[in-house]
Amino acid sequence: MLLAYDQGLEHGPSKDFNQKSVDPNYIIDIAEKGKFTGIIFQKGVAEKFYHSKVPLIIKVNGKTSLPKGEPIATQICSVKQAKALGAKAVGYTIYLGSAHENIMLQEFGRIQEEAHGLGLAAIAWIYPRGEAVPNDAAPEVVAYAARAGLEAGADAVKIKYTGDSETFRWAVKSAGAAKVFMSGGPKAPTDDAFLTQVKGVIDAGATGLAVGRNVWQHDKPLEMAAALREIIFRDQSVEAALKKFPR
Ligand code: FBP
Repeated sequence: MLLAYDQGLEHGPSKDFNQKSVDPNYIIDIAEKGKFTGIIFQKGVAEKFYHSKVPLIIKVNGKTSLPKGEPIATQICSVKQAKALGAKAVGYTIYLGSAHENIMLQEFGRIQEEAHGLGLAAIAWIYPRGEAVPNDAAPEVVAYAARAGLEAGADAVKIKYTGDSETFRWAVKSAGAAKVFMSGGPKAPTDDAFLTQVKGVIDAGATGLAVGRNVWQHDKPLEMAAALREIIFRDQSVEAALKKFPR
């Protein structure tokens, strides 16, 4: 149950943050009180704010949303620096299908070897994207993403939900020994809708999720965290998880 907070770089503060969530301390507080098992930062936020027992994952590549065209994100933090900051794992986004995927696959390959050499896990955010990818949530595309992560050496892959448990099960199977995390996505219209996705992912055999906006954009982030714990760690139903929200 990982709390993602690299959207300041990826999307910009005006798109995703409000007066509270713009402050990394607010997110660290949610991670601690919400019993998250990991928190994901870029190195700048980690250097200046991380002071926590929640295990740290450093995204070692990233990009802004300003450039147009085929997506590419290259390395902006060394694996050595991630380790020095206390990271237990590094994260790297590969835009599979982009005209630049070769650069990212090559860079991830090197980073994965360095990470393993230093005793860190390597997590690949695998987001099929670009002109060659008309539908990034199509089951065969998501399964391809999962498999590409395994083949590239990822210990875990972070992929988009296909929309149903049956097709996601194939993606999980395709990932083999790589653990599968669902990527949260923009805030869902209702708690029920989001928790139903999470339940579908867990039922399909995935390990968990790496979520940002659906937690820290929520007006009750700790209740959402409690609901997620019900499904991820206690295998409870969506109905049971929804009881974590006071009426
Ligand atoms: P969310 O749960 O907020 O979607 O966060 C997951 C994440 O992978 C972040 O780590 C990353 O910043 C963001 O989504 C990227 O979103 P996208 O590339 O889809 O705009």
